[in-house]
Amino acid sequence: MTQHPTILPRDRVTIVGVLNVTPDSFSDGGRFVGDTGLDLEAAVAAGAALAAEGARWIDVGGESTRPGSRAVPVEEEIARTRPVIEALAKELPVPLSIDTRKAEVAEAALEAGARVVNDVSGGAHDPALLAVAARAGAGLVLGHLRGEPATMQDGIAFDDVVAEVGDELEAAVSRARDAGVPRARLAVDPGIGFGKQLDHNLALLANVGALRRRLGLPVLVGPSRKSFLGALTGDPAAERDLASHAACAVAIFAGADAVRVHDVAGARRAVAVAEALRGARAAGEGAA
Ligand code: HH2
Repeated sequence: MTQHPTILPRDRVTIVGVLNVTPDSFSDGGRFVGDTGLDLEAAVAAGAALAAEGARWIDVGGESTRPGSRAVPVEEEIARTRPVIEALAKELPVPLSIDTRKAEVAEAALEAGARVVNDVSGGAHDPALLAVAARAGAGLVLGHLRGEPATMQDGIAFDDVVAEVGDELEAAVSRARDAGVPRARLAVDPGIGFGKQLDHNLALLANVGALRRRLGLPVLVGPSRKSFLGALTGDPAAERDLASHAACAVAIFAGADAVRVHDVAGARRAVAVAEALRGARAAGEGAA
Protein backbone atom coordinates (compact mmCIF):
# COMPACT_ATOMS: atom_id res chain seq x y z
CA MET A 1 0.00 0.00 0.00
CA THR A 2 1.25 3.53 -0.78
CA GLN A 3 2.35 5.43 2.29
CA HIS A 4 0.98 8.94 2.65
CA PRO A 5 3.07 11.06 5.02
CA THR A 6 0.24 13.23 6.11
CA ILE A 7 -1.75 15.41 8.51
CA LEU A 8 -4.23 12.53 8.73
CA PRO A 9 -2.79 9.22 9.93
CA ARG A 10 -3.17 6.35 7.43
CA ASP A 11 -3.57 3.58 9.96
CA ARG A 12 -6.88 4.70 11.45
CA VAL A 13 -9.89 6.85 10.63
CA THR A 14 -9.89 10.32 12.12
CA ILE A 15 -13.13 11.67 13.57
CA VAL A 16 -13.31 15.43 13.16
CA GLY A 17 -15.82 16.98 15.59
CA VAL A 18 -17.78 20.05 14.41
CA LEU A 19 -17.88 23.09 16.69
CA ASN A 20 -19.90 25.79 14.97
CA VAL A 21 -19.77 29.15 16.76
CA THR A 22 -22.34 30.77 14.49
CA PRO A 23 -25.91 32.01 14.94
CA ASP A 24 -27.06 30.35 11.71
CA SER A 25 -25.37 27.01 10.91
CA PHE A 26 -27.92 24.77 9.22
CA SER A 27 -28.24 22.12 11.93
CA ASP A 28 -26.69 23.58 15.09
CA GLY A 29 -26.54 27.37 14.70
CA GLY A 30 -27.18 29.61 17.71
CA ARG A 31 -25.88 27.22 20.38
CA PHE A 32 -23.02 29.52 21.34
CA VAL A 33 -23.60 32.78 19.45
CA GLY A 34 -26.75 34.82 19.95
CA ASP A 35 -27.91 38.40 20.46
CA THR A 36 -25.53 38.85 23.40
CA GLY A 37 -22.51 37.60 21.43
CA LEU A 38 -20.33 34.56 22.09
CA ASP A 39 -20.91 32.24 25.07
CA LEU A 40 -17.26 31.27 25.38
CA GLU A 41 -17.69 29.00 28.37
CA ALA A 42 -20.42 26.93 26.69
CA ALA A 43 -18.46 26.68 23.44
CA VAL A 44 -15.31 25.51 25.23
CA ALA A 45 -17.31 22.96 27.25
CA ALA A 46 -18.84 21.64 24.01
CA GLY A 47 -15.37 21.34 22.44
CA ALA A 48 -14.10 19.44 25.47
CA ALA A 49 -17.13 17.14 25.26
CA LEU A 50 -16.40 16.38 21.58
CA ALA A 51 -12.84 15.39 22.51
CA ALA A 52 -14.07 13.23 25.42
CA GLU A 53 -16.49 11.46 23.08
CA GLY A 54 -13.69 10.49 20.68
CA ALA A 55 -12.99 13.40 18.31
CA ARG A 56 -9.31 13.32 17.32
CA TRP A 57 -9.53 16.76 15.83
CA ILE A 58 -11.99 19.63 16.39
CA ASP A 59 -13.07 21.94 13.58
CA VAL A 60 -14.07 25.42 14.77
CA GLY A 61 -16.15 27.52 12.36
CA GLY A 62 -17.49 31.07 12.63
CA GLU A 63 -19.30 31.37 9.29
CA SER A 64 -22.10 29.17 7.99
CA THR A 65 -21.54 27.97 4.42
CA ARG A 66 -24.98 26.39 4.03
CA PRO A 67 -26.70 26.98 0.70
CA GLY A 68 -27.87 30.60 0.50
CA SER A 69 -25.78 31.76 3.50
CA ARG A 70 -24.44 35.31 3.61
CA ALA A 71 -20.75 36.09 4.14
CA VAL A 72 -19.73 37.19 7.65
CA PRO A 73 -17.33 40.18 7.99
CA VAL A 74 -13.77 39.17 8.86
CA GLU A 75 -13.75 40.93 12.26
CA GLU A 76 -16.91 39.16 13.31
CA GLU A 77 -15.66 35.75 12.22
CA ILE A 78 -12.43 36.33 14.17
CA ALA A 79 -14.35 37.55 17.26
CA ARG A 80 -16.37 34.31 17.24
CA THR A 81 -13.56 31.84 16.63
CA ARG A 82 -10.28 33.19 18.08
CA PRO A 83 -11.26 33.10 21.79
CA VAL A 84 -12.64 29.56 21.43
CA ILE A 85 -9.48 28.32 19.72
CA GLU A 86 -7.24 30.05 22.25
CA ALA A 87 -9.07 28.46 25.18
CA LEU A 88 -9.36 24.98 23.62
CA ALA A 89 -5.70 24.94 22.54
CA LYS A 90 -4.73 25.45 26.19
CA GLU A 91 -7.20 22.89 27.50
CA LEU A 92 -7.15 20.01 25.00
CA PRO A 93 -4.44 17.79 23.51
CA VAL A 94 -6.36 17.27 20.24
CA PRO A 95 -5.48 19.42 17.21
CA LEU A 96 -7.84 22.23 16.22
CA SER A 97 -8.71 23.40 12.74
CA ILE A 98 -10.26 26.67 11.64
CA ASP A 99 -13.11 26.25 9.16
CA THR A 100 -12.77 29.40 7.07
CA ARG A 101 -12.40 30.65 3.51
CA LYS A 102 -10.56 33.83 4.59
CA ALA A 103 -6.83 34.41 4.98
CA GLU A 104 -7.15 36.85 7.89
CA VAL A 105 -9.41 34.53 9.87
CA ALA A 106 -7.02 31.63 9.23
CA GLU A 107 -4.04 33.72 10.37
CA ALA A 108 -5.75 34.78 13.61
CA ALA A 109 -6.74 31.18 14.35
CA LEU A 110 -3.25 29.82 13.68
CA GLU A 111 -1.78 32.47 16.01
CA ALA A 112 -4.33 31.43 18.63
CA GLY A 113 -3.23 27.77 18.47
CA ALA A 114 -5.04 26.10 15.55
CA ARG A 115 -2.87 23.68 13.57
CA VAL A 116 -4.95 23.12 10.46
CA VAL A 117 -6.89 25.35 8.03
CA ASN A 118 -10.06 23.80 6.61
CA ASP A 119 -11.15 25.77 3.54
CA VAL A 120 -14.30 24.48 1.86
CA SER A 121 -13.46 26.59 -1.21
CA GLY A 122 -10.06 24.93 -1.69
CA GLY A 123 -8.25 28.27 -1.64
CA ALA A 124 -10.42 29.74 -4.41
CA HIS A 125 -12.35 32.28 -2.32
CA ASP A 126 -9.24 34.01 -0.90
CA PRO A 127 -6.02 32.67 -2.47
CA ALA A 128 -3.94 34.52 0.18
CA LEU A 129 -5.10 31.83 2.61
CA LEU A 130 -2.73 29.34 0.94
CA ALA A 131 0.34 31.44 1.75
CA VAL A 132 -0.90 31.94 5.32
CA ALA A 133 -1.09 28.16 5.79
CA ALA A 134 2.34 27.72 4.15
CA ARG A 135 4.03 30.36 6.35
CA ALA A 136 2.59 28.90 9.54
CA GLY A 137 3.55 25.31 8.65
CA ALA A 138 -0.13 24.43 9.11
CA GLY A 139 -2.09 21.51 7.72
CA LEU A 140 -4.57 22.41 5.00
CA VAL A 141 -7.82 20.75 3.92
CA LEU A 142 -8.82 21.71 0.39
CA GLY A 143 -12.54 21.34 -0.24
CA HIS A 144 -14.35 21.25 -3.57
CA LEU A 145 -16.79 24.10 -4.17
CA ARG A 146 -17.72 25.81 -7.42
CA GLY A 147 -18.61 29.47 -6.81
CA GLU A 148 -19.93 30.82 -3.52
CA PRO A 149 -22.25 29.27 -0.88
CA ALA A 150 -24.92 31.92 -1.59
CA THR A 151 -25.45 30.62 -5.13
CA MET A 152 -23.79 27.19 -5.23
CA GLN A 153 -27.03 25.22 -5.65
CA ASP A 154 -27.98 27.18 -8.81
CA GLY A 155 -27.18 25.73 -12.24
CA ILE A 156 -25.31 22.65 -11.02
CA ALA A 157 -23.87 20.69 -13.96
CA PHE A 158 -21.49 17.75 -13.98
CA ASP A 159 -21.02 15.15 -16.75
CA ASP A 160 -18.84 12.91 -14.60
CA VAL A 161 -18.85 14.26 -11.07
CA VAL A 162 -16.07 12.04 -9.69
CA ALA A 163 -13.70 12.89 -12.56
CA GLU A 164 -14.51 16.61 -12.54
CA VAL A 165 -14.22 16.99 -8.77
CA GLY A 166 -10.91 15.11 -9.05
CA ASP A 167 -9.69 17.50 -11.78
CA GLU A 168 -10.67 20.57 -9.77
CA LEU A 169 -9.16 19.27 -6.53
CA GLU A 170 -5.97 18.46 -8.43
CA ALA A 171 -5.82 22.09 -9.57
CA ALA A 172 -6.39 23.27 -5.97
CA VAL A 173 -3.57 21.00 -4.79
CA SER A 174 -1.25 22.54 -7.43
CA ARG A 175 -2.11 26.06 -6.27
CA ALA A 176 -1.44 25.11 -2.67
CA ARG A 177 1.89 23.50 -3.62
CA ASP A 178 2.85 26.64 -5.61
CA ALA A 179 2.06 28.73 -2.51
CA GLY A 180 4.52 26.59 -0.54
CA VAL A 181 2.35 24.03 1.28
CA PRO A 182 4.11 20.62 1.26
CA ARG A 183 2.04 17.60 0.15
CA ALA A 184 2.48 16.06 3.60
CA ARG A 185 0.37 18.85 5.06
CA LEU A 186 -2.50 18.49 2.59
CA ALA A 187 -5.80 16.65 2.60
CA VAL A 188 -8.71 16.93 0.16
CA ASP A 189 -12.48 16.90 0.54
CA PRO A 190 -15.00 16.37 -2.30
CA GLY A 191 -17.35 18.94 -0.72
CA ILE A 192 -20.48 16.92 0.02
CA GLY A 193 -23.48 19.25 -0.32
CA PHE A 194 -21.42 22.09 -1.79
CA GLY A 195 -23.00 22.77 -5.18
CA LYS A 196 -24.02 19.13 -5.64
CA GLN A 197 -27.30 17.30 -6.21
CA LEU A 198 -28.32 14.06 -4.53
CA ASP A 199 -26.78 11.77 -7.17
CA HIS A 200 -23.52 13.78 -7.13
CA ASN A 201 -23.20 13.44 -3.35
CA LEU A 202 -23.88 9.71 -3.55
CA ALA A 203 -21.36 9.17 -6.36
CA LEU A 204 -18.66 11.09 -4.49
CA LEU A 205 -19.16 9.20 -1.22
CA ALA A 206 -19.32 5.80 -2.92
CA ASN A 207 -16.20 6.52 -5.02
CA VAL A 208 -14.05 8.22 -2.42
CA GLY A 209 -11.42 5.50 -2.94
CA ALA A 210 -10.99 6.49 -6.60
CA LEU A 211 -10.42 10.12 -5.59
CA ARG A 212 -7.93 9.08 -2.96
CA ARG A 213 -5.94 6.88 -5.38
CA ARG A 214 -5.96 9.55 -8.04
CA LEU A 215 -4.76 12.41 -5.81
CA GLY A 216 -2.52 10.33 -3.53
CA LEU A 217 -3.73 12.37 -0.57
CA PRO A 218 -5.93 11.60 2.42
CA VAL A 219 -9.61 12.32 1.92
CA LEU A 220 -11.94 13.88 4.49
CA VAL A 221 -15.71 13.74 3.93
CA GLY A 222 -18.45 15.77 5.61
CA PRO A 223 -21.90 14.26 4.95
CA SER A 224 -23.10 15.02 8.49
CA ARG A 225 -26.78 16.09 8.64
CA LYS A 226 -26.75 17.39 5.06
CA SER A 227 -29.89 17.78 2.98
CA PHE A 228 -29.19 14.81 0.66
CA LEU A 229 -29.73 12.63 3.75
CA GLY A 230 -33.06 14.37 4.33
CA ALA A 231 -33.97 13.65 0.71
CA LEU A 232 -33.34 9.94 1.32
CA THR A 233 -34.92 9.60 4.78
CA GLY A 234 -37.40 12.46 5.12
CA ASP A 235 -35.70 13.56 8.36
CA PRO A 236 -35.15 17.23 9.27
CA ALA A 237 -31.55 18.42 9.81
CA ALA A 238 -31.51 17.95 13.59
CA GLU A 239 -32.60 14.29 13.23
CA ARG A 240 -30.12 13.11 10.62
CA ASP A 241 -27.40 11.65 12.85
CA LEU A 242 -28.27 8.00 12.20
CA ALA A 243 -28.35 8.64 8.45
CA SER A 244 -25.04 10.52 8.80
CA HIS A 245 -23.44 7.52 10.50
CA ALA A 246 -24.59 5.23 7.68
CA ALA A 247 -23.08 7.61 5.09
CA CYS A 248 -19.82 7.88 7.03
CA ALA A 249 -19.57 4.10 7.45
CA VAL A 250 -19.96 3.51 3.72
CA ALA A 251 -17.48 6.28 2.86
CA ILE A 252 -14.95 4.73 5.23
CA PHE A 253 -15.46 1.30 3.66
CA ALA A 254 -14.91 3.02 0.29
CA GLY A 255 -11.62 4.51 1.54
CA ALA A 256 -12.22 7.78 3.46
CA ASP A 257 -9.47 8.72 5.91
CA ALA A 258 -11.55 11.10 8.02
CA VAL A 259 -15.16 12.05 8.67
CA ARG A 260 -16.37 15.46 9.87
CA VAL A 261 -19.38 14.95 12.16
CA HIS A 262 -21.67 16.69 14.64
CA ASP A 263 -22.50 13.55 16.69
CA VAL A 264 -19.07 12.25 17.63
CA ALA A 265 -20.26 9.65 20.15
CA GLY A 266 -22.46 7.98 17.52
CA ALA A 267 -19.85 8.31 14.79
CA ARG A 268 -17.27 6.56 16.98
CA ARG A 269 -19.41 3.41 16.88
CA ALA A 270 -20.06 3.60 13.14
CA VAL A 271 -16.35 4.21 12.49
CA ALA A 272 -15.31 1.24 14.63
CA VAL A 273 -17.51 -1.12 12.61
CA ALA A 274 -16.69 0.34 9.18
CA GLU A 275 -12.97 0.33 9.91
CA ALA A 276 -13.08 -3.31 11.04
CA LEU A 277 -14.95 -4.33 7.89
CA ARG A 278 -12.50 -2.42 5.70
CA GLY A 279 -9.65 -4.24 7.46
CA ALA A 280 -11.35 -7.59 6.91
CA ARG A 281 -11.79 -6.86 3.21
CA ALA A 282 -8.10 -5.89 2.88
CA ALA A 283 -7.06 -9.08 4.69
CA GLY A 284 -9.28 -11.13 2.35
CA GLU A 285 -7.76 -9.48 -0.70
CA GLY A 286 -4.26 -10.16 0.71
CA ALA A 287 -5.08 -13.86 1.16
CA ALA A 288 -6.66 -14.23 -2.28
N1 HH2 B 1 -19.25 21.10 5.58
C1 HH2 B 1 -19.62 22.19 6.26
C2 HH2 B 1 -18.65 23.04 6.81
N2 HH2 B 1 -17.34 22.76 6.70
N3 HH2 B 1 -15.62 21.35 5.94
C3 HH2 B 1 -15.23 20.28 5.26
N4 HH2 B 1 -13.91 19.99 5.13
N5 HH2 B 1 -16.12 19.43 4.67
C4 HH2 B 1 -17.47 19.64 4.74
O1 HH2 B 1 -18.25 18.84 4.18
C5 HH2 B 1 -17.92 20.80 5.46
C6 HH2 B 1 -16.94 21.65 6.05
C7 HH2 B 1 -21.07 22.52 6.40
O2 HH2 B 1 -21.60 21.94 7.56
P1 HH2 B 1 -21.84 22.69 8.95
O3 HH2 B 1 -20.57 23.26 9.48
O4 HH2 B 1 -22.55 21.78 9.86
O5 HH2 B 1 -22.87 23.85 8.58
P2 HH2 B 1 -22.74 25.40 8.34
O6 HH2 B 1 -21.87 25.61 7.14
O7 HH2 B 1 -24.16 25.83 8.13
O8 HH2 B 1 -22.11 26.02 9.56
